[in-house]
Amino acid sequence: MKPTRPLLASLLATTLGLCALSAHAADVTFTFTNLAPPGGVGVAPLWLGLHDGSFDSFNAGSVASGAIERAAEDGNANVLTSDFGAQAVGGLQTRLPGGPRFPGATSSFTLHNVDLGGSNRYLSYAAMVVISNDFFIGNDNAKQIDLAALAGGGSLSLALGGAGQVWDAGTEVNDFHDSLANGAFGIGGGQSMANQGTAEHGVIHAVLGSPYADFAGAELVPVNFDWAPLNFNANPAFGRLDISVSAVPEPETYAMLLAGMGLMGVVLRRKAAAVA
Ligand SMILES: [Ca+2]
Ligand SMILES: [Ca+2]
Ligand SMILES: [Ca+2]
Repeated sequence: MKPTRPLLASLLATTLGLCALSAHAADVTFTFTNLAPPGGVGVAPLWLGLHDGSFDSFNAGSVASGAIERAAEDGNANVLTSDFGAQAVGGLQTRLPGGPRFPGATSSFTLHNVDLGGSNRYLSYAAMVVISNDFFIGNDNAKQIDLAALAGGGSLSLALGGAGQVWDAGTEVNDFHDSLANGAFGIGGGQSMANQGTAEHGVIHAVLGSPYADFAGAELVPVNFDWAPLNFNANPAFGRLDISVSAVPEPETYAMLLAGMGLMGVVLRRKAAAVA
């Protein structure tokens, strides 16, 4: 029987269609860029988790978990990482490499075999903001950032740390004597070891207004210190997270692709024989 062009087109379409349907593993590259002006805030290595919507790292108005306390006070996401590992079944997580990112700096990492169509569709992030005692950025709503639409590939940019979007963990009193990263800003004193400072016994709340107006230890700040770059509530968002997704065909997809190509080869050979 002589195959027709529509049959060949149909085979090709079926092969490509099967590839598209089964392409639910992806490589996801995260790139954080600190957009603050010179002299603006730094951001600790960003923690990122991809989960099914069940992992909620914090609630505004509630006492912070030990994981958020350590992340917000010391820039240390170790407890957050272990909590996520224990609670987020099928979840994937990473911390962007390197140290704190100051204005103009970037950091990037790729997670492989991510199922954005299923168990990894929701993104959670968290990182300490410095200079501070316990300021951090993160999403309260575990399902706020849904990446399912990127499962087949694509990209998305998120603005992080806009006005009113930095949290005070409510765990450490705001005091330059025990704050982190003072040296990077030319401010004296500061934390010399982890978990140093006075317990606040408060709840997680948004940092509003001039962020450093209520800090104790003002005597450690140089005279005529320029607060404008650090006033993140008066500046545009200080962070951008670029998410780039490329779908990876799975082994069975390759098998189907090869089977489809083999079938097309048979058809083409029969067609050639029929023409001869
Ligand atoms: Ca929450
Ligand atoms: Ca505080
Ligand atoms: Ca401290």
